[in-house]
Amino acid sequence: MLNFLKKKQAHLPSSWWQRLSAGLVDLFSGKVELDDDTLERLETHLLMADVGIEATAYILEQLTIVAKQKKITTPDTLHEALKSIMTEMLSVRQEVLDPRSDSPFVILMVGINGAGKTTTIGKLARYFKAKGKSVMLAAGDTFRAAAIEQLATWGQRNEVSVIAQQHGADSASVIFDALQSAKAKKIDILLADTAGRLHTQQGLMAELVKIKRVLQKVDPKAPHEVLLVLDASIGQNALKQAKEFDAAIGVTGIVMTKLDGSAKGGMLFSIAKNLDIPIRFIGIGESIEDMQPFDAATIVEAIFSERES
Ligand SMILES: Nc1nc2c(ncn2[C@@H]2O[C@H](COP(=O)(O)OP(=O)(O)O)[C@@H](O)[C@H]2O)c(=O)[nH]1
Ligand SMILES: [Mg+2]
Repeated sequence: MLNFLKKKQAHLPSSWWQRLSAGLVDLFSGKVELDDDTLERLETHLLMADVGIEATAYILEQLTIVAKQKKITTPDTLHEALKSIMTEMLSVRQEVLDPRSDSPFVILMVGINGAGKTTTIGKLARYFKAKGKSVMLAAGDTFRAAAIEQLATWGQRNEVSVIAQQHGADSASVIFDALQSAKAKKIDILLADTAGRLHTQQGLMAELVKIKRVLQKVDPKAPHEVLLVLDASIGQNALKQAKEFDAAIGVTGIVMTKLDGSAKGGMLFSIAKNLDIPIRFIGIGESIEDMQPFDAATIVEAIFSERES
């Protein structure tokens, strides 16, 4: 059922869901009531998995409400209550990215260096091709010479065209050219890479605004999706990044990468609780197939699977 996470679990014994689930198993063993000690231990486990202060407080509060309704009388009901609270929290941010409105549908990838933007483009190209869409890539990261090559490799692997200019070229102009080309070729989806930047680098943030403005000369609705790629292992910093990127250019979706190796996957709950932005995909490895559309139930099942197996 949870093959994609279980497969990874085997290689990474300290992964966040395994630790969290081990903690939760311990929590439930032999317990039939929700006392302060249980709540406190639950709080510790959630905080350690980087669920964050607000999301953790919310989970404990909801659990206490359920307990007051006397619905928690066995370890199983405690477990079910927690599971449904956590699933519900994530579910509100589950919204499939369905690019069928405009063509070309432009997806602009943004985020800091090393978050997984370029890799995610490779995975997305495969994902959309499998859905029968035609895909084109734009090498908008002109800052690093290797970035253009890296994108070209993903293009070859997926057998899709890559529009690129030389290293150092204007990113907005590369993406603008790509959109015109995609339009002429009636491509369904244009995936535009950008250079990594910190939300504190105002000049580089302004460059994103420029990219957006230039794209809108071709299509006033472009980019149709601004995907912020967040590395789960950076923990609570991800929240700040998301808020700043959103303020600067308007983020319409989040991709949370590196959930395979991170001890901080609880960030998903933190993001879901604190931001009003859908989580579109999760990255669970470095290969082309290591990406899944975000599914709340699957994630929560994975966290609790230890107990059930
Ligand atoms: N384990 C793991 N590694 C990832 C994932 N996504 C990307 N990476 C790796 O993270 C590194 C940086 O990725 P890259 O796409 O170049 O990041 P970018 O700078 O944002 O474009 C590369 O080594 C990728 O293979 C993921 O979901 N899991
Ligand atoms: Mg890159």
